[in-house]
Amino acid sequence: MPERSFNESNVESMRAAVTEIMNATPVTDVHTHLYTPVFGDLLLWGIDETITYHYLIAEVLRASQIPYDAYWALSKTDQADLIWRELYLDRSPFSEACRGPLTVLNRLGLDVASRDLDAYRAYFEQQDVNAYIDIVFQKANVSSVVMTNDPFDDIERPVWERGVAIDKRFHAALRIDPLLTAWESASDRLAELGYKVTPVLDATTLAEVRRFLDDWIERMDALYMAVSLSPAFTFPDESPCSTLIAEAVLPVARERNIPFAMMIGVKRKVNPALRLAADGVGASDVGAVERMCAAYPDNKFMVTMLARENQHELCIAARKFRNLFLFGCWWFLNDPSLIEEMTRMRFELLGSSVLPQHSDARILDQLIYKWSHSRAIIGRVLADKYADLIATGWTLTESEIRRDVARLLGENFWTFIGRENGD
Ligand code: RAT
Ligand code: ZN
Repeated sequence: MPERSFNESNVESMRAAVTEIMNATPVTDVHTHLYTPVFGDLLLWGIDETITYHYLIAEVLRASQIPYDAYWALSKTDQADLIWRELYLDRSPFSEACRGPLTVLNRLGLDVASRDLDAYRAYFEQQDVNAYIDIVFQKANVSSVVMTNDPFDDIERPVWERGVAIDKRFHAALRIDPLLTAWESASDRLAELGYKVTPVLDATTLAEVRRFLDDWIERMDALYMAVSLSPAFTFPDESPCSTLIAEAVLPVARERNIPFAMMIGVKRKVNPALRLAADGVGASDVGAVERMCAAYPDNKFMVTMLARENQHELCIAARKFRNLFLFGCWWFLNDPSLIEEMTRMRFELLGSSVLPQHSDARILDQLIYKWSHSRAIIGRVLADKYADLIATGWTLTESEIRRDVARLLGENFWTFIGRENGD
Protein backbone atom coordinates (compact mmCIF):
# COMPACT_ATOMS: atom_id res chain seq x y z
CA MET A 1 0.00 0.00 0.00
CA PRO A 2 1.46 3.42 -0.88
CA GLU A 3 2.27 5.59 2.05
CA ARG A 4 -0.53 7.94 3.13
CA SER A 5 0.13 11.61 2.61
CA PHE A 6 -1.76 14.59 3.95
CA ASN A 7 -2.53 18.01 2.50
CA GLU A 8 -5.32 20.57 2.60
CA SER A 9 -7.80 18.16 1.06
CA ASN A 10 -7.62 15.61 3.90
CA VAL A 11 -6.93 17.46 7.14
CA GLU A 12 -9.43 15.36 9.07
CA SER A 13 -7.66 12.16 7.99
CA MET A 14 -4.40 13.70 9.15
CA ARG A 15 -5.95 14.35 12.58
CA ALA A 16 -7.17 10.75 12.79
CA ALA A 17 -3.71 9.50 11.77
CA VAL A 18 -2.05 11.57 14.49
CA THR A 19 -4.36 10.12 17.13
CA GLU A 20 -3.75 6.59 15.87
CA ILE A 21 0.04 7.04 15.74
CA MET A 22 0.14 8.74 19.16
CA ASN A 23 -1.66 5.79 20.71
CA ALA A 24 0.46 3.21 18.89
CA THR A 25 3.85 4.76 19.71
CA PRO A 26 5.52 3.49 22.89
CA VAL A 27 6.63 5.98 25.51
CA THR A 28 9.88 6.35 27.40
CA ASP A 29 8.75 7.86 30.69
CA VAL A 30 11.79 9.84 31.87
CA HIS A 31 10.70 10.67 35.41
CA THR A 32 8.69 8.40 37.67
CA HIS A 33 8.80 7.18 41.26
CA LEU A 34 8.14 3.58 40.26
CA TYR A 35 10.19 0.56 41.25
CA THR A 36 10.47 -3.07 40.30
CA PRO A 37 9.32 -5.84 42.66
CA VAL A 38 12.90 -6.43 43.86
CA PHE A 39 12.58 -3.15 45.76
CA GLY A 40 9.79 -4.70 47.85
CA ASP A 41 7.44 -2.20 49.48
CA LEU A 42 8.80 0.67 47.41
CA LEU A 43 6.73 -0.55 44.48
CA LEU A 44 3.21 0.82 44.98
CA TRP A 45 0.28 -0.51 42.99
CA GLY A 46 -3.44 -1.29 43.26
CA ILE A 47 -6.62 0.60 43.89
CA ASP A 48 -6.04 1.68 47.52
CA GLU A 49 -2.63 3.14 46.65
CA THR A 50 -4.10 4.83 43.58
CA ILE A 51 -6.95 6.36 45.56
CA THR A 52 -4.62 7.57 48.33
CA TYR A 53 -2.14 9.27 45.94
CA HIS A 54 -0.87 12.41 47.66
CA TYR A 55 -2.53 14.62 45.02
CA LEU A 56 -5.85 13.19 46.30
CA ILE A 57 -4.86 13.50 49.95
CA ALA A 58 -4.52 17.26 49.49
CA GLU A 59 -8.02 17.29 48.00
CA VAL A 60 -9.69 15.16 50.68
CA LEU A 61 -8.15 17.26 53.44
CA ARG A 62 -9.89 20.28 51.92
CA ALA A 63 -13.20 18.49 51.41
CA SER A 64 -13.39 16.77 54.79
CA GLN A 65 -13.13 18.39 58.20
CA ILE A 66 -11.18 15.40 59.58
CA PRO A 67 -8.20 16.57 61.69
CA TYR A 68 -4.95 15.95 59.81
CA ASP A 69 -3.59 13.64 62.51
CA ALA A 70 -6.79 11.61 62.52
CA TYR A 71 -6.45 11.12 58.77
CA TRP A 72 -2.88 9.87 59.10
CA ALA A 73 -3.90 7.51 61.94
CA LEU A 74 -6.30 5.67 59.61
CA SER A 75 -5.27 2.46 57.87
CA LYS A 76 -4.64 2.68 54.12
CA THR A 77 -8.01 1.02 53.44
CA ASP A 78 -9.83 3.47 55.70
CA GLN A 79 -8.03 6.40 54.06
CA ALA A 80 -9.15 5.11 50.66
CA ASP A 81 -12.72 4.66 51.93
CA LEU A 82 -12.76 8.24 53.20
CA ILE A 83 -11.41 9.60 49.91
CA TRP A 84 -13.87 7.53 47.92
CA ARG A 85 -16.81 8.77 50.03
CA GLU A 86 -15.79 12.42 50.16
CA LEU A 87 -14.39 12.96 46.68
CA TYR A 88 -16.22 10.39 44.55
CA LEU A 89 -19.62 9.83 46.18
CA ASP A 90 -20.40 13.12 47.90
CA ARG A 91 -19.01 15.24 45.05
CA SER A 92 -18.45 14.78 41.32
CA PRO A 93 -14.83 13.70 40.81
CA PHE A 94 -13.85 15.99 37.96
CA SER A 95 -10.53 17.29 39.30
CA GLU A 96 -7.63 15.81 37.34
CA ALA A 97 -6.38 13.83 40.35
CA CYS A 98 -9.86 12.34 40.88
CA ARG A 99 -10.43 11.60 37.21
CA GLY A 100 -7.18 9.65 36.93
CA PRO A 101 -8.17 6.51 38.86
CA LEU A 102 -11.42 6.34 36.92
CA THR A 103 -9.51 6.20 33.63
CA VAL A 104 -7.40 3.40 35.14
CA LEU A 105 -10.47 1.38 36.15
CA ASN A 106 -12.06 1.98 32.76
CA ARG A 107 -8.99 0.82 30.83
CA LEU A 108 -8.76 -2.27 33.02
CA GLY A 109 -12.31 -3.13 31.96
CA LEU A 110 -13.94 -2.44 35.34
CA ASP A 111 -17.36 -0.87 35.64
CA VAL A 112 -16.77 2.76 36.60
CA ALA A 113 -20.52 3.46 36.74
CA SER A 114 -20.95 0.95 39.58
CA ARG A 115 -18.92 3.19 41.96
CA ASP A 116 -18.25 -0.04 43.86
CA LEU A 117 -14.84 0.31 45.51
CA ASP A 118 -15.00 -3.18 47.04
CA ALA A 119 -15.59 -4.73 43.61
CA TYR A 120 -12.50 -2.91 42.33
CA ARG A 121 -10.53 -4.17 45.32
CA ALA A 122 -11.57 -7.72 44.50
CA TYR A 123 -10.10 -7.35 40.99
CA PHE A 124 -6.75 -6.15 42.34
CA GLU A 125 -6.58 -8.87 44.97
CA GLN A 126 -6.51 -11.44 42.15
CA GLN A 127 -3.52 -9.88 40.38
CA ASP A 128 0.01 -11.20 40.51
CA VAL A 129 2.35 -8.22 40.66
CA ASN A 130 4.65 -9.32 37.83
CA ALA A 131 1.80 -10.08 35.47
CA TYR A 132 0.15 -6.81 36.49
CA ILE A 133 3.27 -4.82 35.58
CA ASP A 134 2.99 -6.30 32.08
CA ILE A 135 -0.69 -5.39 31.90
CA VAL A 136 -0.02 -1.80 32.94
CA PHE A 137 2.92 -1.32 30.56
CA GLN A 138 0.86 -2.73 27.74
CA LYS A 139 -2.30 -0.70 28.47
CA ALA A 140 -0.28 2.48 28.96
CA ASN A 141 1.88 1.61 25.94
CA VAL A 142 5.00 2.52 27.87
CA SER A 143 8.17 0.72 26.88
CA SER A 144 10.37 1.91 29.73
CA VAL A 145 10.38 4.17 32.75
CA VAL A 146 13.10 5.99 34.65
CA MET A 147 12.94 5.56 38.41
CA THR A 148 14.04 8.03 41.11
CA ASN A 149 16.87 6.38 43.01
CA ASP A 150 18.22 7.64 46.28
CA PRO A 151 21.32 5.93 47.73
CA PHE A 152 20.59 7.55 51.10
CA ASP A 153 17.30 5.66 51.31
CA ASP A 154 17.77 2.78 53.74
CA ILE A 155 15.27 0.53 51.98
CA GLU A 156 16.62 1.19 48.51
CA ARG A 157 20.39 1.22 49.08
CA PRO A 158 20.75 -2.42 50.20
CA VAL A 159 18.93 -3.61 47.09
CA TRP A 160 21.52 -1.95 44.87
CA GLU A 161 24.34 -3.14 47.11
CA ARG A 162 23.17 -6.72 46.69
CA GLY A 163 23.63 -6.22 42.95
CA VAL A 164 20.31 -7.83 41.99
CA ALA A 165 19.22 -7.81 38.36
CA ILE A 166 16.67 -5.10 37.61
CA ASP A 167 13.85 -5.49 35.07
CA LYS A 168 15.21 -3.91 31.88
CA ARG A 169 12.12 -1.72 31.48
CA PHE A 170 13.14 0.20 34.61
CA HIS A 171 16.10 2.55 34.25
CA ALA A 172 17.80 4.37 37.10
CA ALA A 173 18.30 8.06 37.82
CA LEU A 174 20.58 9.08 40.66
CA ARG A 175 18.60 11.49 42.83
CA ILE A 176 20.77 13.75 44.95
CA ASP A 177 18.43 16.13 46.80
CA PRO A 178 19.90 15.44 50.26
CA LEU A 179 23.41 16.08 49.00
CA LEU A 180 22.63 19.42 47.39
CA THR A 181 19.94 20.80 49.65
CA ALA A 182 21.01 19.56 53.12
CA TRP A 183 24.79 19.31 52.94
CA GLU A 184 25.36 19.28 56.73
CA SER A 185 23.39 16.09 57.30
CA ALA A 186 24.43 14.62 53.94
CA SER A 187 28.09 14.88 54.94
CA ASP A 188 27.33 12.76 58.02
CA ARG A 189 25.59 10.18 55.85
CA LEU A 190 28.48 10.11 53.39
CA ALA A 191 30.92 9.58 56.24
CA GLU A 192 28.78 6.68 57.50
CA LEU A 193 28.92 5.19 54.02
CA GLY A 194 32.72 5.26 54.14
CA TYR A 195 33.55 8.45 52.22
CA LYS A 196 36.22 10.66 53.79
CA VAL A 197 34.23 13.87 53.95
CA THR A 198 34.03 16.73 56.43
CA PRO A 199 31.31 19.39 56.60
CA VAL A 200 33.87 21.80 55.12
CA LEU A 201 33.92 21.55 51.33
CA ASP A 202 37.66 21.26 50.94
CA ALA A 203 39.50 19.53 48.11
CA THR A 204 39.48 16.08 49.77
CA THR A 205 35.78 16.29 50.58
CA LEU A 206 34.88 17.36 47.04
CA ALA A 207 36.97 14.53 45.62
CA GLU A 208 35.14 12.10 47.90
CA VAL A 209 31.75 13.47 46.84
CA ARG A 210 32.80 12.92 43.22
CA ARG A 211 33.79 9.37 44.11
CA PHE A 212 30.40 8.81 45.75
CA LEU A 213 28.54 10.09 42.67
CA ASP A 214 30.71 8.05 40.36
CA ASP A 215 30.27 4.86 42.39
CA TRP A 216 26.49 5.21 42.36
CA ILE A 217 26.19 6.12 38.70
CA GLU A 218 28.20 3.02 37.96
CA ARG A 219 26.27 0.78 40.33
CA MET A 220 22.86 1.92 39.10
CA ASP A 221 23.84 2.58 35.49
CA ALA A 222 22.07 5.89 36.08
CA LEU A 223 20.89 7.67 32.94
CA TYR A 224 21.17 11.04 34.64
CA MET A 225 21.62 12.74 38.02
CA ALA A 226 18.65 14.71 39.34
CA VAL A 227 17.62 17.16 42.00
CA SER A 228 14.51 19.12 42.90
CA LEU A 229 15.17 22.70 43.95
CA SER A 230 13.28 25.50 45.65
CA PRO A 231 12.14 28.75 44.01
CA ALA A 232 15.04 30.45 45.83
CA PHE A 233 17.60 28.40 43.92
CA THR A 234 20.24 30.52 42.26
CA PHE A 235 23.58 29.84 40.63
CA PRO A 236 26.39 30.58 41.14
CA ASP A 237 26.51 31.74 44.72
CA GLU A 238 28.39 31.01 47.94
CA SER A 239 26.12 28.16 49.07
CA PRO A 240 27.27 24.54 49.49
CA CYS A 241 24.71 23.69 46.79
CA SER A 242 26.49 25.87 44.19
CA THR A 243 29.91 24.58 45.19
CA LEU A 244 28.78 20.98 45.04
CA ILE A 245 27.17 21.48 41.64
CA ALA A 246 30.22 23.22 40.19
CA GLU A 247 32.91 21.07 41.80
CA ALA A 248 31.34 17.65 42.05
CA VAL A 249 28.12 17.11 40.09
CA LEU A 250 29.10 18.81 36.83
CA PRO A 251 32.61 17.34 36.57
CA VAL A 252 31.26 13.82 37.15
CA ALA A 253 28.37 14.39 34.73
CA ARG A 254 30.84 15.59 32.10
CA GLU A 255 33.14 12.67 32.57
CA ARG A 256 30.26 10.21 32.43
CA ASN A 257 28.54 12.16 29.65
CA ILE A 258 25.20 12.13 31.45
CA PRO A 259 22.81 15.03 32.02
CA PHE A 260 22.19 16.85 35.26
CA ALA A 261 18.42 17.18 35.65
CA MET A 262 17.03 20.08 37.66
CA MET A 263 13.38 20.25 38.69
CA ILE A 264 12.99 23.76 40.00
CA GLY A 265 10.23 25.57 41.85
CA VAL A 266 9.04 23.33 44.69
CA LYS A 267 8.34 25.01 48.01
CA ARG A 268 8.79 22.11 50.37
CA LYS A 269 6.44 21.69 53.34
CA VAL A 270 4.19 24.72 52.90
CA ASN A 271 1.77 22.91 55.23
CA PRO A 272 3.79 20.17 56.95
CA ALA A 273 0.69 18.51 58.42
CA LEU A 274 -0.12 17.29 54.92
CA ARG A 275 3.12 15.24 54.89
CA LEU A 276 3.80 13.95 51.35
CA ALA A 277 1.11 16.37 50.09
CA ALA A 278 2.66 19.32 51.94
CA ASP A 279 4.60 20.96 49.12
CA GLY A 280 3.72 24.04 47.10
CA VAL A 281 5.06 26.03 44.17
CA GLY A 282 6.85 29.31 43.60
CA ALA A 283 8.26 31.17 40.62
CA SER A 284 11.98 30.56 40.14
CA ASP A 285 15.00 32.17 38.53
CA VAL A 286 15.48 31.03 34.92
CA GLY A 287 18.67 33.10 34.93
CA ALA A 288 20.30 30.48 37.16
CA VAL A 289 19.71 27.88 34.44
CA GLU A 290 20.98 30.22 31.71
CA ARG A 291 24.14 30.99 33.64
CA MET A 292 24.81 27.32 34.22
CA CYS A 293 24.24 26.38 30.57
CA ALA A 294 26.53 29.23 29.46
CA ALA A 295 29.30 28.46 31.93
CA TYR A 296 29.28 24.71 31.29
CA PRO A 297 28.74 24.19 27.55
CA ASP A 298 30.17 20.68 27.81
CA ASN A 299 27.52 19.63 30.31
CA LYS A 300 24.01 18.51 29.43
CA PHE A 301 21.08 19.88 31.42
CA MET A 302 17.56 18.53 31.63
CA VAL A 303 15.21 21.06 33.17
CA THR A 304 11.58 21.27 34.14
CA MET A 305 10.09 24.08 36.21
CA LEU A 306 7.03 23.93 38.40
CA ALA A 307 5.62 27.44 38.09
CA ARG A 308 3.44 28.28 35.12
CA GLU A 309 4.98 31.78 35.16
CA ASN A 310 8.43 30.37 34.32
CA GLN A 311 7.48 28.43 31.22
CA HIS A 312 7.85 31.11 28.57
CA GLU A 313 11.22 32.35 29.82
CA LEU A 314 12.43 28.76 30.08
CA CYS A 315 11.45 28.06 26.46
CA ILE A 316 13.44 31.08 25.35
CA ALA A 317 16.43 29.88 27.39
CA ALA A 318 16.19 26.54 25.58
CA ARG A 319 16.29 28.36 22.23
CA LYS A 320 19.64 29.81 23.31
CA PHE A 321 21.32 26.69 24.64
CA ARG A 322 21.50 23.38 22.81
CA ASN A 323 22.75 21.78 26.02
CA LEU A 324 19.38 22.56 27.67
CA PHE A 325 16.67 19.95 27.23
CA LEU A 326 13.16 20.71 28.51
CA PHE A 327 11.02 17.87 29.76
CA GLY A 328 7.54 17.28 31.09
CA CYS A 329 4.74 19.24 32.68
CA TRP A 330 5.74 18.70 36.24
CA TRP A 331 3.36 17.88 39.11
CA PHE A 332 0.97 20.87 39.51
CA LEU A 333 1.33 21.48 35.77
CA ASN A 334 0.22 17.97 34.89
CA ASP A 335 -3.37 19.11 34.31
CA PRO A 336 -5.08 19.22 30.92
CA SER A 337 -5.37 23.00 30.49
CA LEU A 338 -1.76 23.57 31.52
CA ILE A 339 -0.35 20.68 29.48
CA GLU A 340 -2.15 22.05 26.46
CA GLU A 341 -0.89 25.61 26.98
CA MET A 342 2.70 24.51 27.65
CA THR A 343 2.83 22.03 24.81
CA ARG A 344 1.47 24.58 22.34
CA MET A 345 4.02 27.16 23.48
CA ARG A 346 6.89 24.68 23.38
CA PHE A 347 5.98 23.45 19.89
CA GLU A 348 5.74 27.05 18.65
CA LEU A 349 9.09 28.05 20.16
CA LEU A 350 11.07 24.83 19.98
CA GLY A 351 9.41 22.72 17.31
CA SER A 352 9.84 19.05 18.06
CA SER A 353 13.02 19.53 20.14
CA VAL A 354 11.41 18.94 23.55
CA LEU A 355 10.08 16.05 25.56
CA PRO A 356 6.53 17.23 26.23
CA GLN A 357 5.72 14.93 29.11
CA HIS A 358 6.80 12.56 31.86
CA SER A 359 4.32 10.93 34.22
CA ASP A 360 5.80 11.37 37.70
CA ALA A 361 3.83 8.20 38.48
CA ARG A 362 4.29 7.06 42.07
CA ILE A 363 1.86 4.22 41.72
CA LEU A 364 2.26 1.76 38.87
CA ASP A 365 -1.40 1.97 37.81
CA GLN A 366 -1.04 5.72 37.19
CA LEU A 367 0.97 5.07 34.04
CA ILE A 368 -2.34 4.15 32.42
CA TYR A 369 -4.14 7.40 33.09
CA LYS A 370 -1.28 9.85 33.00
CA TRP A 371 -0.26 8.68 29.53
CA SER A 372 -3.76 8.33 28.21
CA HIS A 373 -4.64 11.89 29.28
CA SER A 374 -1.35 13.39 28.06
CA ARG A 375 -1.26 11.55 24.74
CA ALA A 376 -4.68 12.94 23.85
CA ILE A 377 -3.54 16.52 24.49
CA ILE A 378 -0.12 16.24 22.85
CA GLY A 379 -1.82 14.64 19.83
CA ARG A 380 -4.42 17.41 19.58
CA VAL A 381 -1.79 20.15 19.76
CA LEU A 382 0.45 18.39 17.25
CA ALA A 383 -2.45 17.93 14.83
CA ASP A 384 -3.26 21.66 15.12
CA LYS A 385 0.34 22.51 14.29
CA TYR A 386 0.30 20.13 11.31
CA ALA A 387 -2.98 21.70 10.14
CA ASP A 388 -1.33 25.14 10.21
CA LEU A 389 1.59 23.71 8.28
CA ILE A 390 -0.62 22.07 5.69
CA ALA A 391 -2.42 25.38 5.18
CA THR A 392 0.80 26.78 3.71
CA GLY A 393 0.76 24.15 0.98
CA TRP A 394 3.15 21.79 2.83
CA THR A 395 2.41 18.08 2.65
CA LEU A 396 3.09 15.49 5.32
CA THR A 397 3.55 11.75 5.06
CA GLU A 398 2.48 9.19 7.58
CA SER A 399 6.09 8.17 8.22
CA GLU A 400 7.01 11.78 8.96
CA ILE A 401 4.25 11.87 11.57
CA ARG A 402 5.54 8.59 13.02
CA ARG A 403 9.07 10.02 13.17
CA ASP A 404 7.93 13.19 14.96
CA VAL A 405 5.73 11.34 17.46
CA ALA A 406 8.48 8.82 18.27
CA ARG A 407 10.81 11.71 19.02
CA LEU A 408 8.27 13.46 21.23
CA LEU A 409 7.40 10.34 23.19
CA GLY A 410 10.98 9.37 23.96
CA GLU A 411 13.54 9.38 21.15
CA ASN A 412 14.50 12.98 21.87
CA PHE A 413 15.56 11.90 25.35
CA TRP A 414 17.67 8.99 24.10
CA THR A 415 19.33 11.21 21.50
CA PHE A 416 20.04 13.90 24.09
CA ILE A 417 21.66 11.47 26.49
CA GLY A 418 23.52 9.79 23.63
CA ARG A 419 22.22 6.28 24.14
CA GLU A 420 20.07 3.90 22.17
CA ASN A 421 16.46 3.50 23.25
CA GLY A 422 16.35 0.52 25.58
CA ASP A 423 20.09 0.53 26.31
O1 RAT B 1 4.90 14.60 41.73
C1 RAT B 1 5.20 14.18 42.84
O2 RAT B 1 4.79 13.09 43.24
C2 RAT B 1 6.01 15.02 43.77
O3 RAT B 1 5.73 14.67 45.05
C3 RAT B 1 7.48 14.87 43.69
O4 RAT B 1 7.82 13.55 43.69
C4 RAT B 1 8.23 15.48 42.60
O5 RAT B 1 7.80 15.02 41.37
C5 RAT B 1 9.68 15.17 42.79
O6 RAT B 1 10.24 14.33 42.06
O7 RAT B 1 10.26 15.78 43.69
ZN1 ZN C 1 8.80 13.37 40.86
